[in-house]
Amino acid sequence: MILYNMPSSGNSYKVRLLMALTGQKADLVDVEYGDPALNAAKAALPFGKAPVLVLVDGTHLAESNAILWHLAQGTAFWPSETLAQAQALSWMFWEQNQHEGVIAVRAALRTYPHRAAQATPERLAALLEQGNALLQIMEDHLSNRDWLVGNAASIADICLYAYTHSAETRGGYDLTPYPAIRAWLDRVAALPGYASL
Ligand SMILES: N[C@@H](CCC(=O)N[C@@H](CS)C(=O)NCC(=O)O)C(=O)O
Repeated sequence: MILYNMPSSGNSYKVRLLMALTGQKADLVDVEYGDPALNAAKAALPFGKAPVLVLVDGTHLAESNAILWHLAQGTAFWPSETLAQAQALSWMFWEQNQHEGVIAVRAALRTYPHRAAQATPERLAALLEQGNALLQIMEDHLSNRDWLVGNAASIADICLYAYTHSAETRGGYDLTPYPAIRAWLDRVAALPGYASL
C-alpha cells in the first residue's frame, strides 16, 4: 500500500498511528503544505486532500476516518457488536463535523504560516470557547470509562486522539481542567506499538 501523508496533519497521523498499532505497512508519500509534492500529488487525491491510502489493487481511498475503518477490519480496533460499531461511528462523525473543525482549525491558524492572516484574536477566542465545550463533552464521557466505546481501544479513540493530543501544544488549549481526557491520552500512548506524531 501507499499512503499519501501530510506529516503535520492529525488526519494523516491517525492513519499512521492505527497502522503502527496493528502492524500494517505502507510506503509514505509525504505531501506537506508549501511542498511542491502536494500540488504534484493532487491528481492522485480523489478529494484533493491527504490522507489517501492506495490499496494493493490500486484503489485510492480518501477520508481519514474511512481509511481507519478499512484498516481496522479484522483487528481489535473495530468492535464486534453492531451497536458498538455504530457508537464508534458516532464519535468519528462527531470528530469530523465538530471537533476537527474547531480544535484542528485553531491549531492550524496558530501554526501554519499560510493560515496566519486568518488567526485574528476574535477568531482564536471563539475557537477557544467552542473547543473547550467540545473537550468538556469528551471529559464527561470519559469520566467513568477508559475508552470512548466499550471496554477496549477502538478506531474512535485513535480518531479523536489525533487532534486532542496536540490540543495543548498546537491548539493552545489548556487540558488541566480535563483529567479524564489526560488519563485517556496516556492510555492511548501506552498501547503496544504506539507511534508519536
Ligand atoms: N476530512 C478529511 C480532511 C482532509 C484534509 O483536510 N486534509 C488536509 C490536511 S489536514 C489537506 O490535505 N490539505 C491540502 C490542501 O488543502 O491543499 C479527512 O479526514 O481526511
